[in-house]
Amino acid sequence: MPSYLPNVLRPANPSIVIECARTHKQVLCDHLFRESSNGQKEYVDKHGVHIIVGQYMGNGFPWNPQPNLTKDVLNENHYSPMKTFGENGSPVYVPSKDRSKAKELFFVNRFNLMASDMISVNRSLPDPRKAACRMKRYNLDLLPDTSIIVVFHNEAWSTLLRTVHSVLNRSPSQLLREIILVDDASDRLFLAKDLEEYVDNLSKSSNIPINIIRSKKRIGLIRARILGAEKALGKVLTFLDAHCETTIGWLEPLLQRISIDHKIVVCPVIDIINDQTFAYSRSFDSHWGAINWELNFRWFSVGHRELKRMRLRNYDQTSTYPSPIMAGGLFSIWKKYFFDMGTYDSHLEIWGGENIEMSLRIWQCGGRVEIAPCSHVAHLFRSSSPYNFGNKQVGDVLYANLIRVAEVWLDQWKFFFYKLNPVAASIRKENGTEILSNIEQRIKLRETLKCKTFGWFLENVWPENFFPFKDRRFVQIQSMHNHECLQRPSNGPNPTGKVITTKCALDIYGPQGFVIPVVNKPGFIMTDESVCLDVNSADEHSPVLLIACSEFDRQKWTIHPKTNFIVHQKSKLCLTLGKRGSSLLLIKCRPDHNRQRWNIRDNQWSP
Ligand code: LR7
Ligand code: MN
Repeated sequence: MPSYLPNVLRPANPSIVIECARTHKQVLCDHLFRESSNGQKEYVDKHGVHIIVGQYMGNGFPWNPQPNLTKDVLNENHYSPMKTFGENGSPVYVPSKDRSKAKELFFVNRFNLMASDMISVNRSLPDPRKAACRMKRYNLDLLPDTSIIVVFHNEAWSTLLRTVHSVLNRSPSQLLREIILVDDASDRLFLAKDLEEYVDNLSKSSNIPINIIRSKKRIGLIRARILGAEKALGKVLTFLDAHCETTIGWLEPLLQRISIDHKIVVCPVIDIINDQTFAYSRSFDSHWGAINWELNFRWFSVGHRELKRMRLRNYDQTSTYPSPIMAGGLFSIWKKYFFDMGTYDSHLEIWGGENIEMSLRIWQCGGRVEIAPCSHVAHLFRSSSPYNFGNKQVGDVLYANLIRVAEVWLDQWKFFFYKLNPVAASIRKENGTEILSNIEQRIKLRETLKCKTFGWFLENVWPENFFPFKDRRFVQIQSMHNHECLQRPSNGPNPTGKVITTKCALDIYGPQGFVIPVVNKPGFIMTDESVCLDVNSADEHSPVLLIACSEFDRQKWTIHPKTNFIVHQKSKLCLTLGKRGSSLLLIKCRPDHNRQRWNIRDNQWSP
């Protein structure tokens, strides 16, 4: 089987190929994939660390109902570090006698609280930086100082304080103006007086001001961050989630970049803390953030354009690179710029979507979102959300937020969003008035800041996108043999593999939607989640699959309107509907072969 991967795309570990670039908040490896009982996707990374990726859709595990946690259990603080446990980012395994207790405690924060409590708040982590990053020297006198802002709601003691200690331990103190902890109405007892006393002492011993701001009412992470920003004294604001661990040298690259360009949001590379063992693992290089058709955040490999740019810079591995969308939780921004740009949409509730809102706003209104590859901060990834969302499900809150984002920033693509997401459309229909209250302010802001369109964003910031556009067709591909339509496999964030054909949906239906560029980059047949029609080999009878879009020639096709053939450009073979089942193959083109004839049906997504 020929391999199409150029060396530049080959990661150090050959078992991890670029197809691994299919990601949701984490890098996924197709061959390591398996579906777990909860419908989430999991993979085992090269360290053997299990990473679950998926969306928080629903608060609980229906097959394993959340135990009724008593107030006593919720209010216990069992932090008692064991010497060497978790040091250097190593995994911690709970002794078998404690497993059932650990299982119960897992539900308190949706991570292995018992393991976390056995690890020192001062634990060490490996230095994940490339040699070029380690060698880089910064003149601290020329860097602005920063306020570190950490918002939290009922965070565990050990994870919250490990965040704080890691900042104190691994940041040059002259750059730390202060640490601000914004308590979003937590009700855990240990987060009241105990935390205050602890933090006061820590502040004295470290000589860094550490302040707690309390919100009496639950305001959600977005308004909590605004609250923290308003109180901040540093020139730069640096936000972190409440369960992060910074690594050595994390802060300097962020502040260095921001000292040169004020109109910028700079993010660290986000490494992984495992939710079961608290093992640290480094995440993959050269990935940036973007979105799928449902406006869910995704990680994708940066693509050829950026790799070319990196080549032009002689592969300077220390320079920052753009990211269409940021993950949201970890970033630095000039304080004045944060306020000039309208902070956040303060009507976004609790959790979700603010990272997309902010990224589009920054890009469309003249700024940049970047990732600093020399800055690494580890974040504890969870597979479900621990929070109480009032009487709502997390999905409802998230969709309401995304609706606001779409209405302000997506222009005509908001119709695409609603078409592709009937749930969002119906939430919009039912609660639109409430959800969109005060939206005028944000639309006005967009005008005041003279922001560009979402089309501009797609064209200029993220041309690798797989959204429909003026120079692209948005189609269903119907077999003229069985009259069914191509449909991508429903693997959630990883819809790679065999393409199936099923009954054609009458209206636009995401899994049957394909985008075919006609002017720029013609030949690719792509769909949501950045996957493209592809073949593993150019030999006859080789199966046609959906694989991460790679921009390689092997993913190019020619559609012949007269013959209705879809011809694979490299092999000159025809896309053919298989005899058994409905899998797709490459077969020599034959006139009047009905299994090779395809009807390309254009879909109308804008009114
Ligand atoms: O009501 C709340 N009030 C809060 O203060 C709910 C949450 N929070 C706090 C919470 O304690 C935490 O410190 O807000 C922070 C973020 O909440 P998480 O940790 O539950 O969010 P997450 O890590 O699952 O989700 C990511 O997306 C969020 C969307 O709103 C935020 O942008 C998070 O900051 C963001 N996290 C990251 O970007 C870390 C890397 C993840 C990736 C990729
Ligand atoms: Mn988080």
